[in-house]
Amino acid sequence: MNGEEIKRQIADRIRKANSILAITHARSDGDGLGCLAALQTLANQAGKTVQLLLPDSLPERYAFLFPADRPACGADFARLVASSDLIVIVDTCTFNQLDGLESVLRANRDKIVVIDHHTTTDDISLVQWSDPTAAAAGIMMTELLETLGYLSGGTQAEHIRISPSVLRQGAHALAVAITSDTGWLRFSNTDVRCLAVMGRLVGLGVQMDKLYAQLFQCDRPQRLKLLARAIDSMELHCAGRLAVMEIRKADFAATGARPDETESIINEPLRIATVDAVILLVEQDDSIRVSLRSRETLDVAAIARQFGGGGHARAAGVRVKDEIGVAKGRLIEAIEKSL
Ligand SMILES: [Mn+2]
Repeated sequence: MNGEEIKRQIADRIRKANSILAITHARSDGDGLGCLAALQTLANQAGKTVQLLLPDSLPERYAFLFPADRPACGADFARLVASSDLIVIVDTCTFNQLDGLESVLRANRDKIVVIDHHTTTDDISLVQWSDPTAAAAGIMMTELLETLGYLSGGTQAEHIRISPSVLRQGAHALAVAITSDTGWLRFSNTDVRCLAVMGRLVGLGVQMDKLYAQLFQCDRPQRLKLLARAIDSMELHCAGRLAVMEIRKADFAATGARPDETESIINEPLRIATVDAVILLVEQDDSIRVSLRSRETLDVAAIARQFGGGGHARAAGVRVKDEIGVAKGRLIEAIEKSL
């Protein structure tokens, strides 16, 4: 079956369902969460009950997507499944990203449909729409909701009327999904299909300035102070190709920033033309959390594995028990050998 046929099959299953349970992967991101929010908002207006579930917890920065009710987290999974006609899994197709849910999912295989754009796929259901050419699951979700008529104000045949404000809210959530996975339409996956979908969402009322502010201009001053200290700590090695930053417990104490506010600080040194790899060391009570990034050449997952960690070629991480200065020296040495 081709993608178009599977998409129609999923649309059909959604049409026939009265109660839907939508799930995205653990350590959820803007793509998965934006898809869940859009599906819930729009299918609700079409008269369906849509419950949402995350394997772990909701990142605070995406709480704005769920102004009424936050998704359930982990607990109560079996009960939610029992009360749903259909389970929609979004932005993953592997059991190991659905922490703790595998056995219940296996027992309810016939109820499941999957919408995903990753290359690794487990056999979760008979109805799996996987399209690695889609830049974001949000693109597939937009196309699915269009097939259902939910993004055109509803379908006459089903007597569905979706109000303009709900349409705008759904489109906004889908735009969060797509701009998250494309790095605000900057990454190489930003293709014609992606921009065409974004164009249609803007046509439905998405305001790019509001979206940008919500995603990237909602920091607390404490985080900016922490960023300043991290940048101040930056050292350059390997003829400017490697940037190393550290954040110590004293930096959190001095700025009042929270541990979760280190997110994306690691990307800042990539503003420098020569920098190809970045190490960020964050001191914690009993260990050092190390994050690694690279622009195009260095496989940082391989570096992380040398220290017992893992990740992707461009983004990886590891926890080490060394004192921060020792950890830094060992990592710089490992990267020097590879660069
Ligand atoms: Mn995604």
